[in-house]
Amino acid sequence: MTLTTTAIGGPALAQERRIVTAIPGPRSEALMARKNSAVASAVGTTMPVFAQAAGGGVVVDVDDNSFIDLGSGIAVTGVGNSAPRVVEAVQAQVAAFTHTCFMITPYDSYVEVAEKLNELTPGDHEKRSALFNSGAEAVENAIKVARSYTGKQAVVAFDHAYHGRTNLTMALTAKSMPYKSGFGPFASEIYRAPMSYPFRDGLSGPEAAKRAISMIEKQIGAANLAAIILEPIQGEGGFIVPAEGFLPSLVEWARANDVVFIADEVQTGFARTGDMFASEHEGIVPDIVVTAKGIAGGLPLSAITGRAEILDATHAGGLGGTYGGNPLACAAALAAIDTYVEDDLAAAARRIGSTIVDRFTAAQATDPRIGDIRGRGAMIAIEIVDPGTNEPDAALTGRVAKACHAEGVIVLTCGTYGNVIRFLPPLSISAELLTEGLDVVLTALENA
Ligand code: PLZ
Repeated sequence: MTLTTTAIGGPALAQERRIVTAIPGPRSEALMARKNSAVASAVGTTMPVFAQAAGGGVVVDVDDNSFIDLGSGIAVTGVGNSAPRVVEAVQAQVAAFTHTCFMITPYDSYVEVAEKLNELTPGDHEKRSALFNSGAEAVENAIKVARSYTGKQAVVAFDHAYHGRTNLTMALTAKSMPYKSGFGPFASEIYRAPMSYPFRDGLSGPEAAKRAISMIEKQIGAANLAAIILEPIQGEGGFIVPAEGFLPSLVEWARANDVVFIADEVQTGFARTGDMFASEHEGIVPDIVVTAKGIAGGLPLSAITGRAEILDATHAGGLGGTYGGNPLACAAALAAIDTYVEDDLAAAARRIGSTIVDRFTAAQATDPRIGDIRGRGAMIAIEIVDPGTNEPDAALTGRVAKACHAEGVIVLTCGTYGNVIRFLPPLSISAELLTEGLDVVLTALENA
């Protein structure tokens, strides 16, 4: 492994793309053979290589190939991998104590994470937070709290939504394959409303909101509806940015009808979209914000943060879990959150976003297969289509992603139709590395 010093953070890894073996190399191939005989085959991997180190904007594999990271482990390592402040905080905590269970013997870092979330999430009302382990677990708890507070049961989620893989969150998630197929029966009282998808529906935000609200009023009725849950920019569903006005109209309707508005900011949170939270862009104030992923620099932690009267409405002992707000994850979160704020990583996300958008906008002028370029900050995607018909081209999308992987760039795909290439680089990536990564993607697209 090539070690150099770098100011970017993370292990002192050379910030370079470097391919020294076939991809996958022999060590990765041997590990993949072991994986195939030891790990359930349903647990897939995007990359054919195994990691040994990561930091700044690279992931180094076990054969010493160095990949430009345009995925951040699905929007998790916003502060970079093994970011120095996170490493230091976790090392101190692991030596002090690893677990007491917050429900048995509480500790201050959990409280401090809650205080930070209450301060940083949109709105200056009185707030409370509760901590969990995964995004899906936090979503489940947001729904529990909303039902408990309103005394109502129905929940509305949207087309293209992704909220997790547990039973309740599978019901909320839209896409059948691979997330739901064969795993039913699903939780009841979950309803799906039409999303705003400007590239495909051509509706303005208020028009799309009117369509959704009409469906909700006619098919469910506000009197039965506990909550609306929505990703302010949809992640797995295809980085769909709703038309301006869609979110504010829904929030206004929810507030007028005693319906809890839950923003699932698991993928969009923590500076990713160029604001600390994506809800800020149109100034919406959700009743509950769900966070995870970027919150703790790679350690498993999630949270719900919301109006005090809503979160305090649940009976004593009604929320919890053995590991929720584990001390290592809380120490990591405090370091990560400080880094987002002090290093102004939201500004870094905006810079990354304009670089990506500029490159693909230029390419789109001569390449009509790039149907749409969308997203905000360091959460940008291109939708690949058949020119002329705009039909999704998932096969081409898959070929481009595979070619990038072989050339030393980690890119992820997403979308209901599997035809979206998404960019989620660590906010610690250097401008040079980002440019080189995009060069590889554009060349792969040209040649595909
Ligand atoms: N809500 C908006 O993006 C997780 C899932 C990848 P967990 N997204 C990546 C996969 O194939 O499993 C996600 C999300 C939004 C909730 C979740 C769920 O978060 O931490 O994976 O449970």
